[in-house]
Amino acid sequence: MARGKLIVFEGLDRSGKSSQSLRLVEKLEADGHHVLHMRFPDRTTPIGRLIDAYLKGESNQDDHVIHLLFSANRWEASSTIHSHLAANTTVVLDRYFYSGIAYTHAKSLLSSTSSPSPPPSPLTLDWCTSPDVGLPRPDLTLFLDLTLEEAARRGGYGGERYEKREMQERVREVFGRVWMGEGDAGRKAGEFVRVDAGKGMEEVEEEVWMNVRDMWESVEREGKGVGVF
Ligand code: Z5A
Ligand code: MG
Repeated sequence: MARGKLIVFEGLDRSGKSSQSLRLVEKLEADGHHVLHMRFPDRTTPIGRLIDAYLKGESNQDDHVIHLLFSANRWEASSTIHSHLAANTTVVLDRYFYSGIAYTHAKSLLSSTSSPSPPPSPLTLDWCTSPDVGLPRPDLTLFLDLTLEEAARRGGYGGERYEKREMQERVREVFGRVWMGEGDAGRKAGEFVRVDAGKGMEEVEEEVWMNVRDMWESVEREGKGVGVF
């Protein structure tokens, strides 16, 4: 029996993940598919509310603790994702574990340049990856790549904790390393496609759609099952 596909949108702030993931959902539905759209962090669960307060600067958390909370927020949804895929519903995610890995590891790069002594437990790429190992693995991850200049033109930086240029710079660098295959995250990444998110909305949508179609055909042709990360 056919199964749903797991499609993930990743990228920096303002790269268009929310816009493009919703456009894809509409397109797939218009094509007759059942689709579930989810976003991470899911700020509506008890764990999500802790994350929301942290991102808004209303509370503080140890870097390891907040990393594990982001991961737990995905594990909360893991069985829902699996059951939808098994029931032939495609799941489209607005951010997933690559954000978890990239943002936490980027933070450690920033703190190691600003403080003379190393942090007590360096948040290495592999440490950041391990809590998410075992989650449903995306059939396709679309990394919406945007220069920092273009992101800044789209406006709105400064509202939340990570919305600062130096942080976004590091995050982009870490995404690039994972995309090039570095660490456990890079080795397990599967189909990780870079999309130039600096183009117009419709052009990006078209590129997304072509990649989704290719992935779809290959999953069906090869009868691939749902993988785990
Ligand atoms: N985080 C983490 O640390 N660890 C984790 O495990 C996870 C996340 C999952 C909250 O993310 C923060 O959590 C985030 C990472 C961290 N921190 N930061 N920074 P979020 O998903 O809740 O919020 P968001 O993703 O930061 O940003 P966003 O503003 O929602 O961006 P977006 O969804 O990528 O973009 P958008 O809303 O679709 O578009 C932004 C604007 O650009 C909007 O005005 C659009 O109309 C415009 N836009 C979009 N595409 C285009 C094109 N192609 N041309 C022109 N204008 C465009
Ligand atoms: Mg968004």
